[in-house]
Amino acid sequence: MDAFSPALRELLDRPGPVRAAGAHNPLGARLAERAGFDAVWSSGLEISASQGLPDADILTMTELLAVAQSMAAAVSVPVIADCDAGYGNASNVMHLVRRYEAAGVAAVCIEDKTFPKVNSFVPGRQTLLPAEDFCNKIAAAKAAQSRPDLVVIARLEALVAGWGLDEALRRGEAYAEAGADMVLIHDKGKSPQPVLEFLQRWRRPVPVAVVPTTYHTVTADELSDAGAKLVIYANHGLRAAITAITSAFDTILRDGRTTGIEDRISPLSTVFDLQGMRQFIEAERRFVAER
Ligand code: SPV
Ligand code: MG
Repeated sequence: MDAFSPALRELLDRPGPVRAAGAHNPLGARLAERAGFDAVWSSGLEISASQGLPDADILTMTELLAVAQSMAAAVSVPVIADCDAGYGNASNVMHLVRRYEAAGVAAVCIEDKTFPKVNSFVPGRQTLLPAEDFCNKIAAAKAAQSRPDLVVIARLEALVAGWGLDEALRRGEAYAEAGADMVLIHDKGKSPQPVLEFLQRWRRPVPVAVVPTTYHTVTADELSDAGAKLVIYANHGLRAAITAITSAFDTILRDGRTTGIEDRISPLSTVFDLQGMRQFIEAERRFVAER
């Protein structure tokens, strides 16, 4: 994130929803920014998938950090880092907060599952950490932070793990008490109802983030009207890319040429634009003598 971009905290103070799109590299982050998203979600699922690996704490913190850092350097909008279950215990959380802060991310999100975690949409092994232990992780994150604007997000997996709304609210309040700047209520059902009910019953001044992946019919404005502040479209760029690439590759092999896809793939000029080719050429003219 550069020095002139609106900090995430500033966005959170504005009326209406803050909308973030998931990405797994600087190109995806730039596409999110250009489309008009307010923030980029450095998605553990996307980054793992982009490496052909399951989203299950297989990649290490340093690998995920490197991606988040490269995205923060490539866009002006804030980057919100999905830090899974904090890569270990409260000491690991303190370490990650220092490293992600130094990498220029605007927020870190830590979920209350046991380490190693498994993606929330995978059945089984959705085990919650005892609430007191997770409170300690949040308190540790806040104690480790040195940049006052860093946003620490406590992600609630009670609905995902089948513990119900009362437990989600009880934990949310405990995490807010422990110092969380925001809570994220996650769910994997088709209906937005449990999340809407959480929002309705949430009494704290701490803002709430939501991830409408499976309950996709609800709009950002509806979620915002219900009390959500941050709406994260966590993996839609990746999924759109998989579909588009698969279709293009199939067509090339079927037709024996690329004519059939030319009008639905980006021209090279767009690729050059996204990778900063113009700035590169300008710099070459100034600083690299032709021989
Ligand atoms: C991610 O994008 O990695 C997330 C969101 O954590 S989800 O996959 O919906 O759990
Ligand atoms: Mg994740």
